[in-house]
Amino acid sequence: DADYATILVEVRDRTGLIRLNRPKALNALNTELMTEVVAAAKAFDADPGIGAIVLAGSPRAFAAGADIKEMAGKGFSEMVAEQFFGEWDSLSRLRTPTIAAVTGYALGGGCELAMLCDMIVAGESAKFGQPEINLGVIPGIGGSQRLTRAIGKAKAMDLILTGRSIGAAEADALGLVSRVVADEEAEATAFEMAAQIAAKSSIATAVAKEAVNLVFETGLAEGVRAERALFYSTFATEDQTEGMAAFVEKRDPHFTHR
Ligand code: CO8
Repeated sequence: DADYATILVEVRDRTGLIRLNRPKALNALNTELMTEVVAAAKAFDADPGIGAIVLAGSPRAFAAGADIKEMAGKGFSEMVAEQFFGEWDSLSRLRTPTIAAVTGYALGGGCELAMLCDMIVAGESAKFGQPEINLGVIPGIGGSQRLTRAIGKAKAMDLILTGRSIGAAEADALGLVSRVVADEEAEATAFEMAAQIAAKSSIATAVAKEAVNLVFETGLAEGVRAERALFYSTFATEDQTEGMAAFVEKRDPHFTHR
């Protein structure tokens, strides 16, 4: 895409693709790339023609972390003044479902970026880890929180304190990823999942992910109450009427995302 320097953006049917495109730096995440990914993701999120977003890297690396060369010379005041990398978190507020297709390295900020997505599809070469400890720092894009919620304290402490990385099979066993496939299939699988999701009512998919994400912010009773309210709210949509009518009439639903 001519508008962006560090990413490539593409639309396939109702799926938006954002590809991290600094392959020589193993897609290290710098401020420019963050700004572009966030802008592209927000644009897809605002586009009623887009029902799902795939975030991908290159065969060798989804992303090998925050750009160490950009960070190396910074001091505390500068980090605070810039709110360095704070914008990444806006990806957690997208309503459109997001899928990370990961082959190769997803380290540090790369692992955190994958975890900011709703789902991760891993190719067999995927390597996940939070090696920040080796640099004298810690995860800073939600890794200590999202990794712990994803795989539990015992395993998160192991990865974050030792800095070791894990392969796709271990990530699968730990529940960090939704599916593991051959490397060559990773993007295709993410696109298939995205196409399935994008064919649903986009109101229902947004509400569904909101409901799942409530788990990380509420207690059980409150979450169940909120889920019921969200469920009731879907009965205000034309897509609910259409979806249920289609079932009763034994035909495919035609969702209009209203
Ligand atoms: N930053 C900058 N450049 C990088 C990075 C990175 N994270 N990773 C790789 N590169 C560059 C290398 O410098 C090299 O560039 P050049 O050719 O100009 O020397 C090029 O990519 C290729 O890398 P390597 O030659 O090192 O390739 P190898 O196959 O030998 O090794 C590794 C691959 C193991 C992935 C290795 O590159 C590596 O260890 N990278 C760093 C991994 C890392 O430590 N990531 C964590 C970074 S810290 C972080 O993510 C913090 C996030 C929180 C910030 C939040 C702020 C609020």
